[in-house]
Amino acid sequence: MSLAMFKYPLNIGFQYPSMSTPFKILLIKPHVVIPNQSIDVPLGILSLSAYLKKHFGKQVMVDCIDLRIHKKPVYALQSMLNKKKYNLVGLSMLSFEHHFLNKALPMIRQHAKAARIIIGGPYATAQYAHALSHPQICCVVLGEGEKIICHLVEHWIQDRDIFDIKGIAYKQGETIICNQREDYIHDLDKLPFPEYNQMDLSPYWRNHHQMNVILAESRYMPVMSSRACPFHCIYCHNIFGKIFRKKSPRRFVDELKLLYFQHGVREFHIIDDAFNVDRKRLHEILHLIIRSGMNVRLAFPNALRGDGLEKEDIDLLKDAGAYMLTLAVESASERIQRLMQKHLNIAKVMDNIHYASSIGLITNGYFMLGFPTETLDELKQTIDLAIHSHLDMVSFHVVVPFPGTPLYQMAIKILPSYCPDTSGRYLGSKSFYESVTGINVLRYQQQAYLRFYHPRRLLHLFNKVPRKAYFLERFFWAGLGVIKA
Ligand code: B12
Ligand code: SF4
Repeated sequence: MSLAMFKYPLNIGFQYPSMSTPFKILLIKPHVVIPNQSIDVPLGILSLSAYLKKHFGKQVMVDCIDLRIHKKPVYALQSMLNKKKYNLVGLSMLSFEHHFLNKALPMIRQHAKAARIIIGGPYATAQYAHALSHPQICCVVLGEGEKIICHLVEHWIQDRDIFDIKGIAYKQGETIICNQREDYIHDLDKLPFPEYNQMDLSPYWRNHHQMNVILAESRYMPVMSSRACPFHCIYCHNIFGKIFRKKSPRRFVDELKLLYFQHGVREFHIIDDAFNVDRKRLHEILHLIIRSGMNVRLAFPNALRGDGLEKEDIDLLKDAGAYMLTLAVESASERIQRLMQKHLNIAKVMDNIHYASSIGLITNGYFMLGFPTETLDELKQTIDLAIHSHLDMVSFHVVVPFPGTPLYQMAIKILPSYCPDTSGRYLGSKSFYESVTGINVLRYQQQAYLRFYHPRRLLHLFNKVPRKAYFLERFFWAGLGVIKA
């Protein structure tokens, strides 16, 4: 069948810009209502914007809007759409944000009649068929977006069909077509710096909820030095593939310097998936930071691999400005470690936690409760491990098998009617585990928090934390959430 037969809705019915006017693109980070939601600078859309401008120069005009920082998000989006006649509107979505589409898409269509609407990000990648059930969507972009959005724009500027573009999914009548994935960008030094100038950064610094929970400095920024992770945890999404790709240490530290000297950023949250997987590179980065003339604080809210650290690494992290280490332990049970394919050396992690804590670093542990087949004993073992550890802080997450992950496949085999809770709530959400076992894992989660944060530990933590007023405020709201759950 000829591709030309499939023209609508991918390539007709829209106005094309003439070569003399730029192709106008609006990238949106959506807003959904979630109590105590963390709001950090949206690196995804800022990376796309920088890449588009590097690739097309004046041929494109790119605006970014983060609706989470607007008091009246609907109004903010409407006025943005009314200001310019966008040719392309791109939404960046996590799975828990998908509810946003129901109300936003009709509105975007109404106010940007000539625009194509596309979606990218983890939701689009994991649930492209679900995303395509919205008739306003032209196509969905899977995984790393920079090359793909450029191909789309190029095709549209040249008035060509997009069917053969790798890394997209689209609908032909009732049939969903998902093209082969695009190759990843291998040399990350070729990526331009994310377009930090695109946005006013001050609302993020005034906002009181960010991924790291505590802060040493108010002017902080999430940064990424690498993409992809070589591990295979079954609950993880595959946005950036499995081959670890990295910026050179110098390129990464240059990015930090730009943020430090031009934007006044004083704290970096390194959110790589596998920052310490290459120890030689880790050392190079930390030495460069130490020699850079910057006086920065470092934290790792996306966690470090706890058994991949040696004591000298922890010392060097501290020398470079780290004040808090987050380590993802997840489960105390060897069997569950195998099941989730994390294969963590738990004794080594606990030893590192002890050491980091003893040299004054704040240690934070992530744990997961309620894997398929997990017994109550295994669940309690995890809680006890956290409670008897030298950790200063913890998060106990109830397992949510998300579509697009091997864990989800496992979950629907056990419970074919399973439908994930995408409310985005960390506490009190509907649990897969309870549906299967009848065990109220949320109660165990709640009790685990109450047992962990006993007065002596809290006092010890309070003595360690910087910016104590900020800590008290965050802790108050988090504590209230636990009690009310
Ligand atoms: C920072 C972060 C957060 C922050 C902020 C998220 C945000 N700003 O959107 C916070 C703390 C809020 C968060 C929360 C959660 N997160 Co989170 N988080 C991340 C993390 C570590 C970094 C995100 C980031 O900035 N990446 C860097 C940029 C460059 O990548 P990107 O945004 O994905 O964008 C690229 C592509 O996706 C694509 N793209 C993105 N948008 C668009 C738009 C268009 C138009 C196009 C064409 C392409 C495109 O192109 C971009 C450039 O290549 C990722 C892990 C990761 N490696 O990305 C997890 C990740 C996004 N989180 C994840 C999860 C599971 C969660 C939680 C559900 C966890 C939980 N405990 O419940 C919660 C959500 C609930 C809640 N209440 O908030 C999953 C995604 C699951 C999903 N299907 O949505 C990820 C992928 C982790 C993982 N490995 O599984 N998270
Ligand atoms: S270590 Fe983190 S990023 Fe890597 S596979 Fe496991 S969950 Fe995913």
